[in-house]
This record gives sequence, structure tokens and C-alpha cells, in this order.
Amino acid sequence: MISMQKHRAFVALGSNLQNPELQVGNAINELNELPQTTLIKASSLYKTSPVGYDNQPDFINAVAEVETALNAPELLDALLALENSHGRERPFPNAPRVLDLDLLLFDDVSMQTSILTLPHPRMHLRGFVMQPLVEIAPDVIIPNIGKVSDIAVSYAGQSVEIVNPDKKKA
Ligand code: PH2
Ligand code: MG
Ligand code: MG
Repeated sequence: MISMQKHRAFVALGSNLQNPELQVGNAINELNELPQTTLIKASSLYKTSPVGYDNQPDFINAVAEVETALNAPELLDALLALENSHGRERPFPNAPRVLDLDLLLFDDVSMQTSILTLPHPRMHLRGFVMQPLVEIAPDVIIPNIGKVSDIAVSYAGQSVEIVNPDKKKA
């Protein structure tokens, strides 16, 4: 029997269209349905102000940890297919979206190809990624950058607030 190598990966989820809390909540569960992939942990949902292109609604963001026997390009393809199944469109860079799934980390892989850069090159600069990540994986090392809990300190000008389920309106 061929032994399948298991990998540990972290995925950033984001949405700011069409009921973002539902989009991100459903997508977290759907990560567990991807081929050869198991959801290990998911962060809380966070309400975050837009970074990069300001003139758009606030986002819901989260980070999830998965175990997978897919390789990194296969996992990336599966994430793009999941985005598409939620009706993702790409009218222009950083446009509002129903679902964005970004591969942040894949084991301790550091690589740069035309389709995929690991670790995600901007992850450590983004509060909407680092705050959920430090909640579930403070001890993880970002290759060439450092330990998550050392990096996730302050992100001037960006609002990142945990969505407290108890405070949700019925
Ligand atoms: N994603 C971006 C650009 N800006 N801002 C927030 N708050 N959340 C995001 O997920 C996000 C963003 C590009 O993918
Ligand atoms: Mg993104
Ligand atoms: Mg993306």
C-alpha cells in the first residue's frame, strides 16, 4: 500500500457580500468535505474593516487549520473550486467578494511559483489574518518571518473585532 503523507495547512477565509457570516461559516464546514482533507480547528469569526480598497463593506474573516493528503497545488485548486461554488466573481483586484480562501501556510514550505507563493506573502502584515491565526495557532512558525504570537501585535488603522455569537440578533 502507498502511504499517504499528511500535511498541515492554514487557510484564511473572507467574505463581504451575501451574508458574510453564513458564507464563512458554511465554508469552514465545507473544508472538511474536501477530498483527503480534515478540518482540525477553526477560529472565531471576526468583523474587520477593509484593507487595500476601502470603499466596500466590512468583512467577516476567520482562519482554519486542516490536515490534508493533497499537495499544495492540489489544495489550492480545491480552495478555488470551493470559492467558485459560492459564486465568486473577480471583476477587479480586491473587489468585494462572496468568498475568498487563501492558502497561508503548508507545513513549513517556502516556495514561489506563478500560481502559488508560500507562506502567503502578505499574511503577517494583515490583522484580519493574524488575529484569527494567533487565536488557534500562536506557536506556529511562519517560514522566514517568525512565530505567530511574536508577529501578531498591532495593526494600526485596522479594526478587527471578534463576532460574539451571544450578541447576534435573533
Ligand atoms: N482581503 C483582501 C484585501 N482586503 N480586508 C479585509 N478586512 N479582509 C479581507 O479578507 C481582505 C481585505 C484581499 O484578498
Ligand atoms: Mg485574499
Ligand atoms: Mg484570494
